[in-house]
Amino acid sequence: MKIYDWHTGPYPARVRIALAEKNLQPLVTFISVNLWKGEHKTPEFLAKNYSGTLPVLELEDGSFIAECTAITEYLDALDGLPTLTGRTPREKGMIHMMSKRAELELLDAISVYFHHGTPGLGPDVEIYQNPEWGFRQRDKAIRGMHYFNDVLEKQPFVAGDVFSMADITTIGGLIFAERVDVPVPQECGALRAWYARMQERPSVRNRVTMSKLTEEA
Ligand code: GTS
Repeated sequence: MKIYDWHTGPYPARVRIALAEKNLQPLVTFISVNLWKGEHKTPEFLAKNYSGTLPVLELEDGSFIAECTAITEYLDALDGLPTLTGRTPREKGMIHMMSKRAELELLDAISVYFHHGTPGLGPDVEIYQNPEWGFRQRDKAIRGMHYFNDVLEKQPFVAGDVFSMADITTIGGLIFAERVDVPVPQECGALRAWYARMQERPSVRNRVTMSKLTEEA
């Protein structure tokens, strides 16, 4: 399998963490796509992923799977032991809901802030920017942090009692938030404590260096 990604990217981190949690790194070749040079917007890359985003998984049969959630579901199903996306119908439903919520209320909101409320990937790549929209999304993400803090005051993980894709998505959100200087508010003690616990997991700690870059796009 090949994964097109950018080694420090918050969305690619989601798939890197999932790979490490499933011990699948040896099956993967990483291909670096340089976001800062706009390599994800070239016609060649858009043919792989219409949305022009990373990461993208390429299977041995030449098909492509984009979207972190879809890639994680694929990887989690490979060994027939889905530990990240739920084993029972209830677990599956809760994990999917909370992961989607972590995208909507935190990660995607912070990403919009990065692209619209900051210089983002620079003038050559950011063709259209709307700063007001960016700042609104930053404020939405901060509200999202309070929501996830409330959740984590009542349970150890984002979707309940076990580590799951919903935790990984929330981690992606906080990685991106750190990157753009949007700190978790001091009063969100449960979220801060959970994030500190998550950083102790080898999959999270070693995500950037987990595998040698083997090819350039
Ligand atoms: N919904 C997509 C997913 O979940 O995979 C979003 C992917 C995404 O936005 N990826 C970022 C990207 O390609 C990568 S990174 O910002 O985390 O490094 N951004 C480039 C762009 O131009 O939007």
